[in-house]
Amino acid sequence: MLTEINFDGIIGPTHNYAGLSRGNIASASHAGNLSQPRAAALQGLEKIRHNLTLGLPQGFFMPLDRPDAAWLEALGTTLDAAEPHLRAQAWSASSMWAANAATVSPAPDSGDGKCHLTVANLVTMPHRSHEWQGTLAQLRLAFADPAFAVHGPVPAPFGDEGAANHMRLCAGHDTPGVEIFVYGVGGGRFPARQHLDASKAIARRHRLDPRRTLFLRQSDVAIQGGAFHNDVVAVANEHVLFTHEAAFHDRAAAHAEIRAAFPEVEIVEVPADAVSLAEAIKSYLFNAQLVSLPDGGGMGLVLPTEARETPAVWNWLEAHVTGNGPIRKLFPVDVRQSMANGGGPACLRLRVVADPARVDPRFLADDAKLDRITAVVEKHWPEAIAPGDLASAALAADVRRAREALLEAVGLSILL
Ligand code: SUG
Repeated sequence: MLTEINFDGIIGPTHNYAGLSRGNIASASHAGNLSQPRAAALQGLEKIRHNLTLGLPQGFFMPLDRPDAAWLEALGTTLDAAEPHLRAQAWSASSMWAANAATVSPAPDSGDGKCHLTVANLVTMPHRSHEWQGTLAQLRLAFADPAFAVHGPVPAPFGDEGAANHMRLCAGHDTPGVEIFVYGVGGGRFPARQHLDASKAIARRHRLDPRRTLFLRQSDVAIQGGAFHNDVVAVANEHVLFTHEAAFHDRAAAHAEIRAAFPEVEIVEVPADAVSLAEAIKSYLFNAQLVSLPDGGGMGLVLPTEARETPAVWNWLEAHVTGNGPIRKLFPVDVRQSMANGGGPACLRLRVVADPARVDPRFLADDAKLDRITAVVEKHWPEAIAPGDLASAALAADVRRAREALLEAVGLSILL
């Protein structure tokens, strides 16, 4: 019984605003602010509960061990002695954005009938380049069943940022689909993080059928406008592609390729004269979870509350819903703490099409487990972190203990 499971990254106790991501406007504009790790994690947990209530299966990943002393050691330094920029990179809680954990190709798409996962190397941003080891350890545990094939990262220098630059069109999640890899070409002020050679390598490793695999170039305008991942300007679910007019490099050719590969596609495009690229990026309209509601309820969009506060965006959405578009319901969720670092609802989750019985149950969510996680967060997560706090050895010890308490609460101390 294959179904789509959303695995959310639990927001870690080191969540802070260090302004580490060039080209991510939210991250840059909140640099130096006081963060609220406890509120951040509770917001993420509330989103998980919300989606469970909709009847959608949910899993989660644990925050990584941060600050990453081993990484600093490899750089010949320590938490105490590190230069501030390296220290901040070691403290990053960015593994919360599970859409960047891996690229996932469901079993029906692969030549060997397995669900393939390639952990993302995240080499473009130093603070994210040391995530893959901890993420891979979790993927190997969660997806140890032979129904899955878990791959190590694509080698550097071919940047790979995982599912955030990957979309899938299909008649149903359990039927063969068309996989769309979106890559960027560098050279502008802001980096292109997804390299075409990385996307092609993943498609080969996942044994995808070349006739059902597309490589589309992201528009430079989108990247330079702040869409550092494709999932900031487009999202797909089943036969629907929801996209901004400025998402692709050659819009007409991209749409034609998509239609040729998957004629049943319904492309819901938001024109720039209705919602400008800047409004789309600021509100994170497209960084939404486009989900199939159970029992033939059509599709729903789990989107950030910021979308409701942006008049052009909300007007467009309301007209779409009342006009009988494929998106029938809007579910604004408050993930403001994550949003301030450029991570919306879709960034916080990794979609895996699988039989839940084949997934290690320690990574699957239910109400009782979420209650336990919430209790740990309320007790152990710092209320606030200011940039200067990253030099505190006491805080480093506290956040390590906080994570350990979480791992114990869900039976994952094996990751310690
Ligand atoms: O890689 N922000 C993340 C946001 C990732 C969003 N993910 C998706 N679009 N799928 C990034 O830019 C900011 C961290 C800081 O500045 O402290 C950060 O890493």
